[in-house]
Amino acid sequence: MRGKLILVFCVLLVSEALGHARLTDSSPAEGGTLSADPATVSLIFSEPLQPRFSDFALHFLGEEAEAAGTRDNRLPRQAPEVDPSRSRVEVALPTDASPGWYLLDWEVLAEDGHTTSGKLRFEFRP
Ligand SMILES: [Cu+2]
Repeated sequence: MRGKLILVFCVLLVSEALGHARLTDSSPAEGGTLSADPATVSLIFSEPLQPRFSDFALHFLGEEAEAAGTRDNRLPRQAPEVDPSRSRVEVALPTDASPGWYLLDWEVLAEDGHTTSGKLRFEFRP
């Protein structure tokens, strides 16, 4: 009985994990440095997204790497580029972006209707 319950629980976990859009890779990685100019952040998700219902908010933290993303330090919204597979997203920094720490606050809707979210901190040193 107990074995059966554990099996059911595992199957549920696996089916949940398959449907959600998890961040599988990013460039730069968490805590990494972006040096290219023009600068673009790439995010790769495990599942295709619904771009119209996904949000990517970029915050400028200056030299405070651990600062929170707030309404005050949020940069003007720019439409991200989503590739045809809809699992790779490119978010460009503004052309006049200042050097310092940035926080990319993302929330995406996968095709299965589930929302996932996360934050990516990185340095911009052109
Ligand atoms: Cu899901």
